[in-house]
Amino acid sequence: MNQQLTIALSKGRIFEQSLPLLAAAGVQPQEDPETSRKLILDTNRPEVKLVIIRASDVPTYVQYGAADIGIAGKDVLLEHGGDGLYEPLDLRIARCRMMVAGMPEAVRQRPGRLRIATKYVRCAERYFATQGKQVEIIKLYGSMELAPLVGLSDLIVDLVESGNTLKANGLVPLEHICDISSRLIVNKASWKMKHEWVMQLINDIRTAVEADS
Ligand code: PRT
Ligand code: MG
Repeated sequence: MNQQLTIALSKGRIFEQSLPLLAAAGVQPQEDPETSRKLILDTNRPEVKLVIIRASDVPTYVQYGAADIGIAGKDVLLEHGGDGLYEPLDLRIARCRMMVAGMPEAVRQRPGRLRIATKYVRCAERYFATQGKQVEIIKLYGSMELAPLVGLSDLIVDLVESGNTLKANGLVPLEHICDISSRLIVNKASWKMKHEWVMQLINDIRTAVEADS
C-alpha cells in the first residue's frame, strides 16, 4: 500500500494505555514520546506514523484531515463537538468520571447564580441546564481544585479518577455527570477513502479491547 496513515494521540496516560491496543493492530512506535522530542513518530510499519500532540488538540487534527485517526478522551470530544468525525470505538482506557465537586460544607448561597469553575465549559453548561440550574461558568485551563479554596467559584466540574486530588485539596465529589473513557475517532474523508485499512485497524483494536475486559 503506498498510502500513508496518520494516527494522532497525546503522550502520557493515553499513549501508554494505547500501546497494547496499537500493538494488537500490528503498530509499534519506534520511539518513546516521553524521551524523544519528535512530534512525528515512525512505527514498525513505514506507512503508519503517529503524531504526538496535546490531548485537547487531537479532534482538531483529525477533523481537518491532518491525521486520519485519533485517540481522545470523551471529555475532550464532548467539548470539541463531533464535526467531521466518526467515533466508532470505545477503547475503555484512561477511564475516569466527570464530576461536580466542592467544599464539604453546604453550598454557599450566593445572592444570584452559583459560580462553576471548569475547563469543560460546554459540558458544565449542558449539565446545569438539564438540572434546571442557572449558573455562571468561569473558564479555567487547569488546577480547577484551587478555585473554591480561594473564593473564585462555589463549585468545580473536573475529572476524578482515584479522588486523591480532590481530597488533598479538601474538596469532595458531589454529583456524577458522566463516565469518561478514550475513544478512537476517524476523519470522515479517511473513513471513506481508506475504508478497508481503517476497518482492519478498528477490528484488530476492537478484538484487543474486548479480550481485555
Ligand atoms: O495535561 P494537558 O493539559 O496537556 O492535557 P490533559 O490534562 O487533557 O491530558 P492528560 O494526558 O492529562 O489526560 C488525557 C485524558 O486522560 C483526559 O482527556 C481524560 O479523558 C483522561 N483521564 C483519565 C484523565 C484522568 N483520568 C485524570 N485523573 N485526565 C485528567 N485527570 C486529572 C484530573 O483532571 C484531576 O486533576 O487527574 C486529576 C484527578 O485524578 P485523581 O486520581 O486524583 O482523582
Ligand atoms: Mg493533564
